[in-house]
Amino acid sequence: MDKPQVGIVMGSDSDYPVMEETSKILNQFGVAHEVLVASAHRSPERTRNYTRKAKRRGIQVLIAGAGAAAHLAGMIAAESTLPVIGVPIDSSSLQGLDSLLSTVQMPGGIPVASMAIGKAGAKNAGLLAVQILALNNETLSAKLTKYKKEQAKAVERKSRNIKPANADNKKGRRK
Ligand code: RP5
Repeated sequence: MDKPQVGIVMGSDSDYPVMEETSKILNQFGVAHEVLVASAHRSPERTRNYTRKAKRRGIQVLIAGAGAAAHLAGMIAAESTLPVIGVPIDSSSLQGLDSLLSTVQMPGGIPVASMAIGKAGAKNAGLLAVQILALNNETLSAKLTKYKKEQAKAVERKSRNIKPANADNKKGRRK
């Protein structure tokens, strides 16, 4: 098996239904990755140890998904010079707004690329990681171009499938 290039860290196993979207995208692009649970609050030593070793193990991008007072991405960014992507998870009674603010509001000097809350954010985290890796990888770059073209075609297909309410009226316009 290829050495992982991306590390996906989650604050809890309960975050996996969301973070699975990241893993799915990385699989789609054939990017080797690993997934682990390490919490900024509940297991700070484990999180620190993993983060400090990540670069020399060949990891190039770190993705952190956490909910509630989501300090995971920020803590990882504090301990590594690798690019860190944060995914705020909607796991608390504040539905992710708490995680979003905790992830995005980093002080100057310690960047975290924060995605949107939830599954769309997790998917985009995978895509952003692919885009970073594609800077030095022609094959990945070509796959990204194809992905975007297919996405645009899918929008056209969806548009064609829309039946206007006045579908019997031949003058009803569809674009
Ligand atoms: C956060 O608390 C985790 O990232 C998770 O989103 C949330 C709840 O965790 P569990 O109580 O389900 O383990 O730290």
